[in-house]
Amino acid sequence: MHLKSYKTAIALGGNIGDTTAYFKFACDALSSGGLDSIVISSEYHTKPVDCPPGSADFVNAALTGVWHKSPEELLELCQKIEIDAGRPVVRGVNVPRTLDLDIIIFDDLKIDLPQLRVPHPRFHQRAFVLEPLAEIAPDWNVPGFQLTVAQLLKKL
Ligand code: PH2
Ligand code: MG
Ligand code: MG
Repeated sequence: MHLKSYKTAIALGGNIGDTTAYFKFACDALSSGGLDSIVISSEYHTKPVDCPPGSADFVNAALTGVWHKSPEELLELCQKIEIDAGRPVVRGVNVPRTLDLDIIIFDDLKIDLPQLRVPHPRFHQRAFVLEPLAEIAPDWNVPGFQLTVAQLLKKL
């Protein structure tokens, strides 16, 4: 049987606890959950953007991989991993977190569901997403923008 393959990019972020360890946990869990060929960027130390006053600085990174199921199934896996990393399901907007996993790009698809919008609606304005992603996937085309990741970063 032919296995569908979707190139995907996921942003990682956290500002509570041992973020390096949570990122390693996330990579292992994504791999066990079926994400193949994972490549992860280095870590970037960033200032909180649109977060409650007093929020700690973040560590951010990005990874790319190849997924073989639906975007919803990838979202479900990401959410399970966040919860397994100690992130509460019910929470305030942009409050401090151990681990945030956001699907940024899912192949050439534009997805507009209540629970999932891809490409991520604000990522093109956010250096904390674009910088790590440009390190590992500068030439990826971003659906809906007619621009690559590197070109979007340059425009910031
Ligand atoms: N994530 C947010 C809001 N603000 N700021 C930084 N520096 N890094 C993040 O990952 C981040 C943020 C929403 O998820
Ligand atoms: Mg986020
Ligand atoms: Mg998120």
